[in-house]
Amino acid sequence: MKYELPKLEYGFDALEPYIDARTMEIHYTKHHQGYVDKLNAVLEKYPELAERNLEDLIKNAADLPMTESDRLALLHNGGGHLNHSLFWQTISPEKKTDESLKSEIEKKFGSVEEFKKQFSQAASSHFASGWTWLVRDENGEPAVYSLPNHESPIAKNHKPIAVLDVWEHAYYLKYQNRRPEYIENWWNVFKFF
Ligand code: MN3
Repeated sequence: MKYELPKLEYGFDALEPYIDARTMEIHYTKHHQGYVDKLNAVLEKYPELAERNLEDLIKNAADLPMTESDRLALLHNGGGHLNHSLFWQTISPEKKTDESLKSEIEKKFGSVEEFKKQFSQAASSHFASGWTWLVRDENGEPAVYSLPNHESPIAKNHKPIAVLDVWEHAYYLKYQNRRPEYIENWWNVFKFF
């Protein structure tokens, strides 16, 4: 089975002015498409893996019968595909408030404001390319942290809930080096509350 770009539920300009249309278009049609294409290219070499889902392949990458460079290509491009797919679902032009997630967050972090503060801090202080995550940890509780490159929390059995892309390609056209401003504006399109 070939992987494909997931359908976007909104137009490229729907998140203006917080995320600009040009960035959305390039991010989705060039960056994300590039990860999908390279993921398909590496998996084509291993038809015996065709039946296994991508989460399973990423979790067990260390044990797969692949060359080291193909293993890295699988992790990078497979992670890139999964992470972007969740990123598009984390943001929306309309709030779709999740009251039960909100109350879990308030219980764990004290308040929504404190959660946002810790998440923004993790995102702005992450060095170089990566992603900042809201996950359920091994105890099922909400947790926040950043991971480098396209690493995924599923590799440590954490369940992703929401994610922010802090690679420069996600914000550079509009915000240049002002990552904290991108992050602050991003909360306006964060879907869950
Ligand atoms: Mn990206």
